[in-house]
Amino acid sequence: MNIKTKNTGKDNIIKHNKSILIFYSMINFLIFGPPGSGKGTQSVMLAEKFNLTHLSTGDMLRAEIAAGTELGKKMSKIMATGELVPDEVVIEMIAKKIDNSKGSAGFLFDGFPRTVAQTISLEKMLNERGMKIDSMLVLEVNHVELVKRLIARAELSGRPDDKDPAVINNRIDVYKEKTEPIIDYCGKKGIYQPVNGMGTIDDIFKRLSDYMKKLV
Ligand code: B4P
Repeated sequence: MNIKTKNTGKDNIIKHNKSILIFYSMINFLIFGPPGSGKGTQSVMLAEKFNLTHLSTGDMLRAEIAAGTELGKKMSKIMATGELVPDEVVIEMIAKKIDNSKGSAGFLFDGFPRTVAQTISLEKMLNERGMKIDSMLVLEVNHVELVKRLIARAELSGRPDDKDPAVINNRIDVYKEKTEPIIDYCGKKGIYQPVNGMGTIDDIFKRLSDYMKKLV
């Protein structure tokens, strides 16, 4: 959708209004939680169940790294330390994806936003398209379990940021310092929904699905 075409002719106005109408009927969720809380695991299953477009900034960044792009090379160094990549990098990635995603019931943002600045940018992007963040589902998992899950994943994925306990602890610290303040920000808007993230993958999927069913 190109919002700038609005005033350039009747056909474009109709096209623009149709796009806005499509976006208006969409419902948008954030899956939120510390590293290892199950965001990625649950998002894949939930996107399929509720016909949502799954947007994971972690997956997008790893795709850049796998493709050997200049951006990927720069970002891999940051990600290997457990720090966040610059806000503008992920905001640009998400903006491109939003307008290219058609035919779903809404968006499921996984691992994005991770700072209050990213949250404000996301709200702006959605507002410009007649949408909003409808719910923020926050997976709650204790520290011991988070480290256990990420160390276990390192065996299979070979992800450098999962291998080293010091990097895992830094990721959890970065989450507390830079990402957790979003809970307060969204809490004031009445869209914060904590969800118990302990237990089996199926149990947690049911808990999340039950909340989402009320909105979809
Ligand atoms: P992400 O890819 O988002 O990685 P993550 O926080 O580790 O979560 P993920 O979704 O992969 O793991 P999950 O909890 O599902 O980010 C990686 C890095 O990219 C960041 O550190 C940062 O550098 C960068 N980045 C990404 N987005 C960014 C942004 N917006 N801004 C700036 N930087 C950004 O699962 C973990 C493991 O637990 C899996 O092996 C899974 O199988 C297992 N598991 C899940 N649920 C379980 C359960 N119930 N029981 C047992 N195991 C379970």
